[in-house]
Amino acid sequence: IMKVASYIHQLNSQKVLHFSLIDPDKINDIDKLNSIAKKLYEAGTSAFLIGGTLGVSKDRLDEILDILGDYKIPRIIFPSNVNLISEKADAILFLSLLNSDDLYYVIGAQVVAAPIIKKLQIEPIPTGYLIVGYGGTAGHIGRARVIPFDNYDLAISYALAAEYMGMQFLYLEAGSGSPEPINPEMIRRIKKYSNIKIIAGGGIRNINTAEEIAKAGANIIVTGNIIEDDIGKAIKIIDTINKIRVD
Ligand code: 1GP
Repeated sequence: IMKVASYIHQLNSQKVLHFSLIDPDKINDIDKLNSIAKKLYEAGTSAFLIGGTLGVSKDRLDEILDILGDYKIPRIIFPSNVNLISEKADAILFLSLLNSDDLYYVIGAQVVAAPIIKKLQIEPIPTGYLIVGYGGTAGHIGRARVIPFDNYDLAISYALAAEYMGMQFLYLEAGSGSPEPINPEMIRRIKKYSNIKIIAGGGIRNINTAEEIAKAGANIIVTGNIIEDDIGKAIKIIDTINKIRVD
């Protein structure tokens, strides 16, 4: 039974969701993580995403997963490679980097990961990963041919392809720390043609931007950096988007 995915879909029928991205490599103070996690949970974040492209070991991942186990929301791995799989997680975004030039990131790592995920009984959530605009470290390592922020036709085509391949979500990734977030118009256009659920992340650090992206039709908004830089603002973002209904 798909427990985490059905939790997400059910909750999402009521509101736009916020997921908190915790990058184990960026956490150097466990007490701070505890206080941040508590605040995010109380503010109404719907899940913890745990992952990062560089500098994350399995030990560190496990340590963070244990700490985040104190809260009643799912801990979902957001993997950059096959080393980030842990039985302590409730689910894993089973990502295919759709616009990578390297087959490894499209299907290779997935073949290596699948039997491990099966054995450890972690719930996989089928997700297309599309890197847009800035791309950041994930775009570089993943050898993505990034989609320009304003190339709506290309984005729509990928979204439809992901939907027709049976993926539940399309993660539109501007890249962690991107100077610009996803263009809300891109989300609006995708939503016009495709029924796939949209996760949007990368460079979302202010309330108005988050609100615009949510109103454009994003189902889930992910913030990473702002959580560590300004928790007060992250809480306001959660508050704002949780008031928006998905249509
Ligand atoms: C990165 O989409 C996420 O994978 C979040 O990006 O750290 O810029 O919020 P930020």
